[in-house]
Amino acid sequence: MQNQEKRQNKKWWQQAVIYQIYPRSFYDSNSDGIGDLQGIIAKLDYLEELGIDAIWLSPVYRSPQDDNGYDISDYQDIDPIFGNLADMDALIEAAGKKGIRIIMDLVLNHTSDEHPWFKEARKSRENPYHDYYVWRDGTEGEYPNTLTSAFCGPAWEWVPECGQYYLHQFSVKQPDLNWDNPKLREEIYNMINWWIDRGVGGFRLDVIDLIGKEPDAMIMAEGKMLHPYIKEMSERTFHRADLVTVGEAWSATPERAWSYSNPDGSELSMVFQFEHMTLDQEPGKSKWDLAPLPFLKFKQVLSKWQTNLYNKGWNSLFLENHDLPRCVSRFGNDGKYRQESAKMLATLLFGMQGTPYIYQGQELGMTNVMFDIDEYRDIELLNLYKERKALGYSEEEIMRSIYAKGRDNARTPMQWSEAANAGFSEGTPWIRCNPNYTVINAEEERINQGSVFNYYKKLVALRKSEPVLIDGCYELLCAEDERLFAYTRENAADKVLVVCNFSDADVTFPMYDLWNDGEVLACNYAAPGNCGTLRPYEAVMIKK
Ligand code: TEU
Ligand code: CA
Repeated sequence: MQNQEKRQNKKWWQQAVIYQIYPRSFYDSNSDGIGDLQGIIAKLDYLEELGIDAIWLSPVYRSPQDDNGYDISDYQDIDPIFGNLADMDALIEAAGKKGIRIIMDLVLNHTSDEHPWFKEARKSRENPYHDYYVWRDGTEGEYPNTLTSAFCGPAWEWVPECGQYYLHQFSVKQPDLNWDNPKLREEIYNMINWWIDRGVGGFRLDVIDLIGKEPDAMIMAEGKMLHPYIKEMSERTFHRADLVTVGEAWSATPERAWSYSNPDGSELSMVFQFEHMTLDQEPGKSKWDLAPLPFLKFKQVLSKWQTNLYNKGWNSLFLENHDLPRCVSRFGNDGKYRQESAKMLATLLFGMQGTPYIYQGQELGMTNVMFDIDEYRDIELLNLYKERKALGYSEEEIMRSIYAKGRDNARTPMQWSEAANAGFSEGTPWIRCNPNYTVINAEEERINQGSVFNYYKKLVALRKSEPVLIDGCYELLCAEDERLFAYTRENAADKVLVVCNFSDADVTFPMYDLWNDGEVLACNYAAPGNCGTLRPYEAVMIKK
């Protein structure tokens, strides 16, 4: 089958690069210190230059902002801090004119406690909205079971008017929805179809693996009704248009992903799995309990997902998002080799099979921050600080965890220029900028040919020009090498080598002489080095 024909059999999102925007930190158009929809419209030229095909928008719906919008009080209105529905329509239209689709972030596991449904539900057990949520009888002070919240503390909250507890797997202001209630599901499907009719290009589904919860069995992820509900939702909504749908599934395994991303389209396009994001922590503990990255396991996990989903599902490819630390700080070297390692990580990601995601600022090589505790804003991090202080952890140990894994690492304002507040706002930003914006910013990187930004631009273009990056079969090389991550992608027409040095030392790549006559598609140094020795954090992509 010809390449062109093969490409035609692919879905648009299998050849796309998707860019995630965290709106409150992207660009502030009205100087209130918070990014907004008009700000995104103002920056569409930048995104068009990068070459991306779709924007995943973190939630902009009406919300009390307890969890920065992942606590929704009206799914069909825009929170005034971001603008209004007319701005949303304007963004969909303006992006569409540039061939960029808008993907909405659907938070369907829970709402805000200020949603009208919950305001009604908590009034009484007899209220028609009561069973939109998950309630358990009990007496105050005796929790139904030992389920805990991801944001610390018990997952149950007492409501005297009902003499019951409600379940909240996240903040107390994020009551879990009861998907076993068909009326609730009907309301959700009507809302999704309302957004499809508004012209969105797809959906990211927040913690979708939790909607089949079985609280009495203490099962939150992968409950027995999960896939039936996803199939029903897909049939009733997503099937209506040529959409991309990506589910956030912390519990996903490749075998489960065969169902989530079944090529028959019965569920979703793909999932965000996080197995590669839970390795640099003490086994069986939380992300805050730091441990060095087990590099061989990192290679083995990413390779497992590549091989197990090949022709049986579809991978998402990411190293950052709004919940994760900056990848150059976590997996690279954000000091002496910041540019080289940021580009190396990009090469690793863009050579793989799946849909690559770029999180805002990742294309600049933005880094983690080290703030005073009162400069942080994230509920998860602040609750962790309180909980561990109460448990007697030292300030130094708690802050080390926050510096490494706090979600605000990814939520400092996008760095547009060396101007005040990184050119993000002429007001006071809702969270402090990373002080390194004077050096790391889009304005400087767009004109510097050797910048991380211009390297990402090249990689995005390669995803369009090299079919083997879309459909090539993956094979890991040098599996036991502690510093090199090397693999090939091969289809009937081409074979590509990707080799990345994850260390600050020169490393020999023994198989290089098989490749040194190939076409260099990408190299993160000014010119490829001599045969077989990769310089610190050097990455090369070669085709033959
Ligand atoms: O995240 C789900 C989630 O489990 C992560 O937030 C996890 O708790 C941790 O932060 C990862 O290190 C989704 C959204 O992406 C997140 O922003 C929301 O806070 C959360 O769901 C609740 O909606
Ligand atoms: Ca604003």
